[in-house]
Amino acid sequence: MVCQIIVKMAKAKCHKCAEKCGKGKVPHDVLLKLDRAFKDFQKTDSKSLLKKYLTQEIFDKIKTKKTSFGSTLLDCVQSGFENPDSGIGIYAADPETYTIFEDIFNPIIEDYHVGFKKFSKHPTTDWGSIKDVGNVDPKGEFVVSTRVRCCRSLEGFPFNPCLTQNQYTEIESKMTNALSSLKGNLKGNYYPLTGMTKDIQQKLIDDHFLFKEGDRFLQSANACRFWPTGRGIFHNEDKTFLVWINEEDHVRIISLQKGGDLGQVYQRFVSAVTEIENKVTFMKNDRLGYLTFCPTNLGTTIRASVHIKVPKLAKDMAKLNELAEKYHLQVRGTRGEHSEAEDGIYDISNKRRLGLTEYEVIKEMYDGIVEIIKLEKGKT
Ligand code: ADP
Ligand code: ILO
Repeated sequence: MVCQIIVKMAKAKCHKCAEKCGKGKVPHDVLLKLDRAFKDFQKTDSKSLLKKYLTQEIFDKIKTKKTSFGSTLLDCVQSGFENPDSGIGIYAADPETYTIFEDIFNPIIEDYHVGFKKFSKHPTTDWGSIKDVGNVDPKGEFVVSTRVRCCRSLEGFPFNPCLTQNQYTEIESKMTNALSSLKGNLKGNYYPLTGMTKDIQQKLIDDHFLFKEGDRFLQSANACRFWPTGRGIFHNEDKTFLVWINEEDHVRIISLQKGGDLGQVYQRFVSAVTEIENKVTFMKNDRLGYLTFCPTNLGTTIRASVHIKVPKLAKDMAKLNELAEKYHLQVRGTRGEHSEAEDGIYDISNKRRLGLTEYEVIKEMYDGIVEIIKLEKGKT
């Protein structure tokens, strides 16, 4: 809601109100901070997409813009500025930032999601022929486990940096309410972070079921406020179906199991997402598909990964990364992004999620992993 009285009388006088109404200017101190931080950032040798695309010209064009939530360019880029080792360096402080700051988001989106242009449109949901998805490693020689996840944002709520403490608990209760009616192999319980012992929390993290705490990229993006309020995990008894609440995104829906049976994991995933979408409405955009906090997760928002041992290929990491890129895959460490491999286990997943259907994402990952296994087998 735009507060017209305050906008009229206080545009310059009261930054706070003007900010909320989205009509005022970017406060002078924010502009100063942006200018200073941008100058420092330009001096770094950051390899992030933010560094690649935030030219002086684009910066000057967008630095004075603001969304109706009051988000400024600084809210989107401060994580990338503070962490020059970021791969991307930008978050959508609220859903409007994708359009208000399109001059910086679009080239980053196009680069990450390989050719998704300013005028491209994300296709409609297509889960495809689920029964045709197979096992990437039928003999169980290389793949330790397989996981498929997607991200969702609840309609009517902004993203992390703009959420109030009450909104965090509102999202949590809307989701736990919806999840409590799931049946069969999706039936489970919700475990809030508030009140969870540190031992249990750490065990869930170590076993790859729960999100980590204290991610510095998210912290600099103002995405961890009021922690652990509203945060938690829902899972079924076998922990093959999990839902994260209010970490990086409002919701992450996950299907996970030991071995390489991508078909089974995908089947469970599709039925879970379908059931949940019958109960809650998620934010979707005509052009960008499902809207998420990080531009890497737009579109289908799907990351399908294997934990895999490929010791021969991993002797030359540069080559493995090159190979992965060829098949539109991404290599991560055992504990996810920004982590190292433990016991020779790598996390390899599809990289792009926008501009192709759900089925195409899964197929891209399947074909790539099968190829990587073939190359590992053939290596002496
Ligand atoms: P995401 O963005 O997919 O949630 P992260 O890279 O932060 O990604 O990973 C989250 C957690 O999921 C980590 O603990 C990671 O080890 C785990 N994980 C990812 N893929 C697999 C997999 N195939 N098998 C087991 N755990 C996995
Ligand atoms: N901001 C971090 C992470 C980017 C993509 N990963 C996630 C979890 N959204 C970076 O730029 O490296």
